[in-house]
Amino acid sequence: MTALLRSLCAALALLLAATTAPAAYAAPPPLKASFKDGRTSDPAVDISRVSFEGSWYWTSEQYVRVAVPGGFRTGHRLTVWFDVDGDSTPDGHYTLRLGEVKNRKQGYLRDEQEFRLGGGWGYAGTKVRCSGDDGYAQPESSYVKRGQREIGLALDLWNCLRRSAPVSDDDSGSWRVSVEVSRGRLSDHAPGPERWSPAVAGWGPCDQGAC
Ligand SMILES: [Ca+2]
Repeated sequence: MTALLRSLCAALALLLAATTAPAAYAAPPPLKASFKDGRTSDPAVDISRVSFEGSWYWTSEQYVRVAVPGGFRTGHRLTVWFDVDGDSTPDGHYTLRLGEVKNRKQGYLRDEQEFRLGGGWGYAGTKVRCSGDDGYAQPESSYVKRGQREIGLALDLWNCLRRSAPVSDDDSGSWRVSVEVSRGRLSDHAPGPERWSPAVAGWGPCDQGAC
């Protein structure tokens, strides 16, 4: 390859990189965000608030908290869809199902949790294990108490989604969520059915708040 051809290829690659970057994420997203959801659903499933947060620089862990003032109980299903590439399609979703513990002692609920790749806005997709530093949804949702009003997830999102995490110093990643809480035929969505939250960064530049 001639030097001219090489430089032309390099220029073309730069141009492609510039034109394919998602325009929606041009400004750096905040490290954390939260939003309130309207109180229009049945109290049994009503979501009042969702907050989510990227991790500090040194780890890869993202956090989602979902508040349900009526409390989590047997039969509840919590689903969180994730988007990390800025298109309108979910890249995967996390599901937590709450059931009765056989001996009912201590007031805790049995939980079954899984992460699936793909599946669109449904509940299908390919079941995968998240094998990051801390796995997923640990430790909080492993100990869901009957009536608990908030559930927090911690997961290595890029690992769960089988994607390479952004590597450069100024590329903090970007992700957003769509949350559903259901119980039987009742359900509530935040911010709405098949709607996305604002985007937040996957990583922050500071270490435990010290920049
Ligand atoms: Ca997507």
